Amino acid sequence: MKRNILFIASLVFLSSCATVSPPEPYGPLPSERQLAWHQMEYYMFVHFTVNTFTDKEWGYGDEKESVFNPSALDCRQWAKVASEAGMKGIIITAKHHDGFCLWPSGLTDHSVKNSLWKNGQGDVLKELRQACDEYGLKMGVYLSPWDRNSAVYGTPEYLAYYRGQLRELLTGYGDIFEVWFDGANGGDGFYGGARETRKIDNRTYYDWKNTHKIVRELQPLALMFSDAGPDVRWVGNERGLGSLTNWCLLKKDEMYPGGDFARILGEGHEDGNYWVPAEVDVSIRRGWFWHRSQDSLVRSPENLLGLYYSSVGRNSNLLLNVPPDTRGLLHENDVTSLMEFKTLREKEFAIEFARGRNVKASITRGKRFSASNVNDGNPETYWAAKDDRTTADLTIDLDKETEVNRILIQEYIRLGQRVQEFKAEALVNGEWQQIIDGTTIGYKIIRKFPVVKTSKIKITISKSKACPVISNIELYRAPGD
Ligand code: FUL
Repeated sequence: MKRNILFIASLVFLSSCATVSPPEPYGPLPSERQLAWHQMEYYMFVHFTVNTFTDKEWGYGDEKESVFNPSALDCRQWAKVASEAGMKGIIITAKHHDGFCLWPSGLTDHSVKNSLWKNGQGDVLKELRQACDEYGLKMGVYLSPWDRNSAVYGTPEYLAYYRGQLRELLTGYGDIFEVWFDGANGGDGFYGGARETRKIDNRTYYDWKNTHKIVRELQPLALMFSDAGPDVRWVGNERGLGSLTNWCLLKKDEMYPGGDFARILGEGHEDGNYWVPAEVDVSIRRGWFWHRSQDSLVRSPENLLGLYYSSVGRNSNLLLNVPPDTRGLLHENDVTSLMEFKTLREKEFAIEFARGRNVKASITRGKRFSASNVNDGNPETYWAAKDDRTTADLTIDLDKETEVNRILIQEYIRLGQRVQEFKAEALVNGEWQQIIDGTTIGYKIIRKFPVVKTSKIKITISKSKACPVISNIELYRAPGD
């Protein structure tokens, strides 16, 4: 008898374990380095080179090295500002299209070593590394494939030069979190004095596969950015606009840098076969480089907050460019705007109303995946529906009538991006009133809606590739309507 009871008890135990197994991952998944990247959300782009001193956006490649002469360069100021602004890293133009290197490359004379700055003894990358370490920031590098200075640009020889420079950057400056390969390719330039137009075939010339191998070999944790990834994709515009429908998935084998893919880059591919999330790169000024004439045209804090919603709020990371001036410092106007934007952001998300409130799900997978995981403040716990269910709703009981106008939702992306269609409603005077609807969620979305006074918020997932898996829901009352 006793044995039977034990047998039955263990059967019950085993079957309850079986019902609470986590959902199988669905579709392409983020790598560990991509997961770490998603969590960075907001970091600084620094465009700085000879252009800063010549008032240009694209240097021709014939600029004298002596032109580069910042009077008070201080990477610690950049890092301090970035860190105080809430940014998690800095990506610098180690080399832009003009070919001038901010580090003393052993492969060219066209670098800081022949400038007047610090009598040719300086190294901007080294100073930035130290500053990033001091302020706990990650560091990334932009190495322009197009080089308007190099005499061998356009020939196979250039590849060895380009890869040699990449090796210098990836071996001499500590951990690099992102390598930025932009998509501007070929055209007119100095080219060692030839002063001509050189065109390359951007599908084949750079042999990207083998260049990517160098990055993987030397810095396995670094992400590679370009129009088509392989790790992070361009969002398809430089206006700061992430797409409302935004799959982290991409058929990257069908793409190449510099191609005409704007819409696809924004939305990704719903049926994509690789995880390649979008990064929104945008400048705080009209240009990427500093121009005195733009000192009065710095984006306002309100404008930056708008960018935050259209990037981080749309399942993308925000790479905000803040260009140093001829002193080698971030300009006061830019710094003021960044700090006020930080304050606005803090006010926007000052009080959260969902945490710890009662949540009910229309379907539960089991205790381990209960609805209360979406508002426990732990990004590693999540609610999941049963395997065969692709629609479900979650209702958060706010306990009392509460004004809200922002909602933040996150999928547990370790198990893939799943949700295809959802809406949120508020209970107002006993009736459900729709506040937002949408398509994808992914790592994170933050959406605005007009203030509602409500006691309950219901999120309905009406279409999903597989059972929905939600890790976080937050509700806010931001200032204003
Ligand atoms: C582009 C470049 O042509 C621009 O100058 C800028 O660096 C932008 C971020 O990438 O490809």
